[in-house]
Amino acid sequence: MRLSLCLLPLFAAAQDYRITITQNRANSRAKGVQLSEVRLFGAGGQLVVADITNPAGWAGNPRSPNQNLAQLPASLIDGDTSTKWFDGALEDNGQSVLELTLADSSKVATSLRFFTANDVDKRDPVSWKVEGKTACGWGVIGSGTDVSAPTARMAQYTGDFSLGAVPVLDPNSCDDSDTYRFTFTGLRGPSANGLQISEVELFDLAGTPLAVTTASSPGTTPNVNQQEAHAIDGAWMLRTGSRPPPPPARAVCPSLR
Ligand SMILES: [Ca+2]
Repeated sequence: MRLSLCLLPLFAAAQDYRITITQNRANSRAKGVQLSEVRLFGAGGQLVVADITNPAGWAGNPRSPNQNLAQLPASLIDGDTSTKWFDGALEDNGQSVLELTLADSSKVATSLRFFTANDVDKRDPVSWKVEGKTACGWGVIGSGTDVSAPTARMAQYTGDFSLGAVPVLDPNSCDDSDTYRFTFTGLRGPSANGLQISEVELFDLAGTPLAVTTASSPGTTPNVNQQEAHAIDGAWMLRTGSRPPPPPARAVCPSLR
C-alpha cells in the first residue's frame, strides 16, 4: 500500500545541543565510545546542563543487552572524572549521540571540553560534530576530526573546542519541506508488545522513489539491532525476495491554513 502525504511543519526549541561522535581512537565500531566528562562553556564560565541523554545508544536504554547502570550519560555532567559514560551502540549505529539541555535557555555555549574515561583508550572519541537546536531543526556549530585525544586516563583533552553561533531563525521561514512524520496509532493485535516495520519508502507524484537520508523515532528506545536506520536501508528486499509493482500514485492534500 502506498500512502499519499500532506506537508506539516515541525518546529523546535532552542536551548539544546547535540554531540554526534563518529569515530573512536581505535577506528573500530566494536570498541564503542566513552568519556568521563563533557562540559560546555559560555560567557561567564561553565554552563549548567540540566539534562543529558544518549538517543539510540546503550546508555539509558533498558533493552540494551549490555547496559551498565553505572555508565549512564548523567555521569558526564557530575563533575567527577572517575565516573564515565560508555556507549557500545557505535557498532550498530555508526555513531553515538549525546543531547544536552542547558538549565538556562538564555545562555549560549561557545566552547566544549572533553575528559577521557578511566580505561580502554581505544574508546576515546576522536571525530565528532556538534549541533545547536534552532527553530528550524539542528544546525552544525562545531566539529572535530581525527583529534589527538590524550592517552592519559581521566584527563582533559588538549584545549577546548570552539563552537559557532546557533543560527537564530524565524520559525515562519523554516524550510521543512524535506521532513515527514508518521504516527502509528494502532496495531494488528491481539496482545501486541510493540511495533515493527521493515521499510518506509517515499515516492513523488510520478512514482519515482525519493532518497531518504535519515530516520528517527522521537521518544522511543529501539533495540540496538532494530534502529530507525533499518527502516530506510532497503533490506526488506532481502527478506521478501520480490518487489511488487508500484500502484498509481495520487495525492489529495487539503489546503494548509
Ligand atoms: Ca563523570
